[in-house]
Amino acid sequence: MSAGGVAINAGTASSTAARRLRTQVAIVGAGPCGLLLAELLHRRGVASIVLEKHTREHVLSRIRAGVLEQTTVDVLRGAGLAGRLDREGLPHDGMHIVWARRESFFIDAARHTGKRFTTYGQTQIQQDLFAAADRRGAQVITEAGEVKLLGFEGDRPRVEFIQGGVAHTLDCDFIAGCDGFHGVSRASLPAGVLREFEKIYPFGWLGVLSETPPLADIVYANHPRGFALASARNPMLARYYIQVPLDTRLEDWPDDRFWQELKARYPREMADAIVTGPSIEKSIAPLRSYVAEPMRHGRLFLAGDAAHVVPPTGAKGLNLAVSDAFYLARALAAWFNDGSSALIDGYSETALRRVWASVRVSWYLTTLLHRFPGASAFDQKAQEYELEYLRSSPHAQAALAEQYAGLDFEGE
Ligand code: FAS
Ligand code: PHB
Repeated sequence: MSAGGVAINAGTASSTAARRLRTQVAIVGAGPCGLLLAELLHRRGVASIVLEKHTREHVLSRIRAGVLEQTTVDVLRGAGLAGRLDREGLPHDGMHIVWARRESFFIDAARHTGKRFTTYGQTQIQQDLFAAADRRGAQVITEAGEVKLLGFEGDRPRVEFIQGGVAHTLDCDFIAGCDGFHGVSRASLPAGVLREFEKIYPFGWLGVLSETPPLADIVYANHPRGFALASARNPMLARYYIQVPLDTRLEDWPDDRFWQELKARYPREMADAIVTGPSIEKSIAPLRSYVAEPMRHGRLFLAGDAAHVVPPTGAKGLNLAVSDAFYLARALAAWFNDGSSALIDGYSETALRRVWASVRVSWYLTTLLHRFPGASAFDQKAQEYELEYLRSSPHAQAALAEQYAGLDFEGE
């Protein structure tokens, strides 16, 4: 994609002379957080340039999240980005939990909260966001290498990068670090600035995408063989996961073995309803909980996975990227349009309240639904009682539903 206004594409630089660019907000990362932030800022009259280290094709090749909170759908709708989502997304009233080969129970989020969540792939959201950027000639510079964040402790921040063999400097008023867990933004903060909180889980998720009809609902399974999850992308695209040891190798999991193991973790009638087929994507994701505080330092803001990562059990990662983009766009627009710094001064604390709520519920569901290597008999009994309590208590189910369906934004 050419950057609107400045034709910068890999290998098409017309000269080797260093280039100087200027915008209001430099956004590092063209994942869902960065691209959505650019769209939300644009709708509030704030200019940005997005710098992405990979090609668009690489970004779109990643298969990740699939469950959107009502608040996420509302943000996308409000920004005019939900046309295809409204056509193709699958709304759900709630999700099922099965355990110990017992009957499943249903957490009815719609009944408890009045909110529904929607299954719609992160890949599709990325496609929709790139299309919106194309429509308005947005400046999204891909294959931006050696990105360096500078001057953000003063009032003249800038981002240096190499693109097409040419050195560029992007002058800006603010930098939004939306470059994910392994990005450069969080790493650019001076030592001693961040307080970091982390928990690594002793297992991963082996995920499969198959062009088969999914189960009608999302079903989480706690089984003595391990956790399993059945989800969807559309009426002919199913997404499944099974808990695997950390040292699992993808080459040891041909499709037949995956389907056999997945079915073994569900009650018979549910297993028989799972339609198998060739995997069109298969990957292993590690599970961790991580939060970096604060999410702002000078004129650098962190948003999305650059600031926090959650185990996917709570389906919160993508939704947190959206809520950070929503809060940050609102805060930066107030600074540029009204000269008010109250919201940017409060961004980190506001965003972190929603982050920690999602981090906690993701940790809770991960602890509740997975089999932990080395768990004591006591740990196992406590887990089973927690499941029994959740199954039998409408209050416990309402509390989980409130978190799973997504908390309201503050100040809305
Ligand atoms: P992203 O990581 O999506 O995007 C960051 C972007 O910044 C990337 O495009 C990257 O190329 C770019 N970048 C990195 N370094 C850069 C640099 N130095 N310069 C310029 N650009 C740079 N969440 C769920 O809810 N459910 C799931 O099932 C689920 N599965 C996941 C599986 C995997 C393997 C991973 C890694 C995550 C998964 N997640 C899931 C979480 C995921 O959806 C994230 O929460 C979401 O992608 C966060 O979006 P961003 O913050 O935009 O970060
Ligand atoms: C998904 O559809 O990819 C999905 C659903 C629920 C989760 C995690 C991932 O908790």
